[in-house]
Order: sequence, then C-alpha cells, then structure tokens
Amino acid sequence: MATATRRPAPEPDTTDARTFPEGFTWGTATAAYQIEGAAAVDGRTPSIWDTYSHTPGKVKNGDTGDIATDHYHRWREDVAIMADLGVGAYRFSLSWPRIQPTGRGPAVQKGLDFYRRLADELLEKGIEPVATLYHWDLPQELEDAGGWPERATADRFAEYAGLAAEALGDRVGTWITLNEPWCSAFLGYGSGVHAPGRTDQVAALRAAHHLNLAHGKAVQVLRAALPPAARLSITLNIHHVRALTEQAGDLDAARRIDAVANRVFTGPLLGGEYPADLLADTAHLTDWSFVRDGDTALAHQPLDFLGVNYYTPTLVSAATDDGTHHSDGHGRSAFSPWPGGERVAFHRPPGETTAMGWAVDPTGLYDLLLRLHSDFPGLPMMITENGAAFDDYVNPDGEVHDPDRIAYLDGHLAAVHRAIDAGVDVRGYFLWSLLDNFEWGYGYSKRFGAVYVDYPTGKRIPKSSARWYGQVARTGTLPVAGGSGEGTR
Ligand code: IFM
Repeated sequence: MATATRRPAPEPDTTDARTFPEGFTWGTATAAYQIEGAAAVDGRTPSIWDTYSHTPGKVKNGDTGDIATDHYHRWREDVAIMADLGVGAYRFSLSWPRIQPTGRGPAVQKGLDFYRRLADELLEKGIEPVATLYHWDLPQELEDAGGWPERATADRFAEYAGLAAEALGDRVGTWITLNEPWCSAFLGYGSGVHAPGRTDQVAALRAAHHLNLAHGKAVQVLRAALPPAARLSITLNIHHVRALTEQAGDLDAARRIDAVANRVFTGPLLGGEYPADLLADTAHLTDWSFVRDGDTALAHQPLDFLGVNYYTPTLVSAATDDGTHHSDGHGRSAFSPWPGGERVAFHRPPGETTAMGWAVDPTGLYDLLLRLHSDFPGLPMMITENGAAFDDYVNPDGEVHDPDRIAYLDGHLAAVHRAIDAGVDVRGYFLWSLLDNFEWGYGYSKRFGAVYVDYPTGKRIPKSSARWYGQVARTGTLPVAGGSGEGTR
C-alpha cells in the first residue's frame, strides 16, 4: 500500500437517488462474547476475555460478558427483529470456547447445535448467515500455553476451523477467518488494553505473524471442507492513516503507522510478503526469525472478498517523545500498540465525535476504499463493520431516538455509494451493531446498537436508526434528505 496522505474531500453527492447495485448485501453484525452471555452454559469454558474482564480494573465498571445481551437464550427473538427490519444478512461470530473449550480435541455438540439452530432460523427467515471464526475469544487454555505469540496456536486455529466447517458448512456459505487481527495482536499483547492484557511489543509482532499464518492455514482447511461456492475472507480494521501536514517527518510518521497497522497484514495476506520498511522500522525489537520459510506464501491464500471495518480516520504527526505514553482512542495504556511507531503523535481529527471520542469522517471511508481498490485491483470488498456509539436512552414515549446515528450511517453509506460510483467493487455493508453490547474495555457504557438493550431486563427496543436502516436495506436506496423523519431525542 502506498503511504497515506491527506486527500481533498469528495464533492457532495447531489444525485437524488442514491441507489446501490442490485444484489448488494445489507447486513448487521455482532460478536459472540459481546452478546451471547451464557458464559458457563453447555460446556463453554473461559476465553481470554472471561479472564480479562474478571480481572479487577481491566473493564469499565467491572463489566463482564457473563450475561451480556443473553443472546444465547434470546437468539430467536433477535433473528425475528432482523427479519422485521428487513436486513438480508447477519454476521455473527462463533465462540471458540463454546465449540472447542480447551482449544484442542473434539467439538462440543451443544455448542455446534446452537450455531446450527441459529443458521437454520436465519435461512428460514431469508437472512444469509455470515460466520466469523474468531472475534477475540481465544480459549484460556491456549493462552496459558503461550497464546498467539506461539506458532502452535495457528495450528490449533486451523483445527477449530475444520470442526466448524464440518458442522456448519451445509448452512453457512460465507466465512470470515479472523476479525481485526490488529486488535488481537497489538491491543492484546502490545498495549494490553484488550485480553489477554500483555504489554510486550515483540510478543505483539509474533502474534500478528501467527494470526496471518492461522488465517492461511484455516483458509486451506476451509477450502477443503466447504462446498466450492463458499466465500472466504478475513476482516481487517484497516486504519485510514492521514499525516497532519505534508512535511517529511509527518509523512514518515504516517508511513510507519500504516506499516504496523495495515501492511503487517495486507503485506503477507494479499501480497505474500512482509513490507521491507516494517521489518526495518522494527529491527531494533526483533529480527523476525519467527517467520519461517513458506509462512508468508501460506498466509497468501486467494480470497473471495476483503472484509473492511471502518469507524474513523487516524491522524498522526512526527513527535519528539518516544511514544510510550500513548492514547489514541483504542483505550488508555502506558504502553504503545505501535512497535516501530515510536516518536509518532496521534491527533483527534477535527469535527464531531461519537461517544467513543472518535471523529465522524465519512471521507476517510471513501478515501480508504479508493486506496484499497488501487492497491489491490480486482479484490471485491465488503464493509463488515461500520457504525457509531452514542449516549442513547429511552424517551418517556418508550422510543429511542438516535438521529446522530442515522446521520452517521447516512454519511458513511453515501461514501460507500460514491466509492462504488468511482469504480470500487463493494459488495455489501454490515452495520455494527445489531444490538447494544459489551464494548470490550468500555463494558456496557458504550451503545453501538441499532437495537437498544435494557440490560437489567434484556428487553430489546429498536431505535429510530434500526427502522431507518431497515428501510435502506429493503429498498437498496438511501433517502434523499439523509434524515430519518423520526424526530429528535
Ligand atoms: O465492538 C467492536 C467490535 O468488536 C470490533 N470492531 C470495532 C467495534 C467497535 O469498537
């Protein structure tokens, strides 16, 4: 990928009908640990997120995923909500410790049955199931054996992928191996703001490599086990990195962050090698001898599309300090998640922010899609996550009005539409998230859902944005005004 720089904002969309191509996939997304609850039910054992969230001080308010939205018991109601809204696809993740509690050996039938029933119900309602194999819930036993910094974890993952494919391959046609491996590697093992909470930059780089390897091995297993029509992918949270100025130091800061945020994955996965500048930037930490001959070729498997998650751009400049005291919107830590990104300052981009403090900037999504299209021509893309947290509440009328979320979604969908008009092959969009849920280190304090969850009772209340999005999904068209007509808070 080329070095990230600022681009001029695109012209506003003045066309009346913002209609998406026929066959465009409209979905919503969730992840197992964030919604399922039932942490110790039907043979499930702890994942690294159970351990981490139960460690005092790690998650806001001491929240855990023990109960979450109780989707494990309320899944039928959740599918009915999606059917009612009219979305065409649902991206969920399989809980590894529910299927293979120790990360080794045979699958637990009850765990598999849960996902078989879920997929059946989705299909019955005309909703396409899209399964993510790994959304951060590594079985704790595998972490105890060394976790992602250990090569053997990649083999364990391929084995688990085979069990899942065997059980669900007749129902699930679209598979995503890993969700946002950047977070698993660099927040989990670098800054420590995600499970398992280690703060070791070399471990983070080793983890990144073993995640790339795990993906490659899993794709091979999935291709062998699944019908030929199965679609395989990986979801990356590609950071759209912008330099604060065009000065050489700032451009170099953007290049270094782009390397360790993005090209550490796209290099091997889509190009078969690690970028030379990344190896040079991190040479003071490691000689990368954990990469064995053939590894990057193995990671480089043909994909049917690339899953792209986008929320906000990343704005950087050169800094004089060593970058170890770090805060960039991914949680606060004294440790940096950016090995090789020393002496880089992170800035909050100007303008409105969401409840996460993340800038609302759809031009970042547009620019990112154009850049990926030019760097990887011919590779279709799906937006596998996009959405926003706001401080939603239930009005006295019993409704949840969230015009700010509607505006966010409208702006970002318009950006996707412009990118498609410009020739980018984007095949679908998944709103993050179907439900309010456990937002990792922030616990339940951040609400990303199109559907409000009243945690004490589990009651679901579709927000205005859910109805707005349902209409967009059903018609394949963004309303002209960009608003909801649903009133205000
Ligand atoms: O909630 C997360 C999700 O699990 C992964 N992508 C970003 C979302 C919002 O932070």
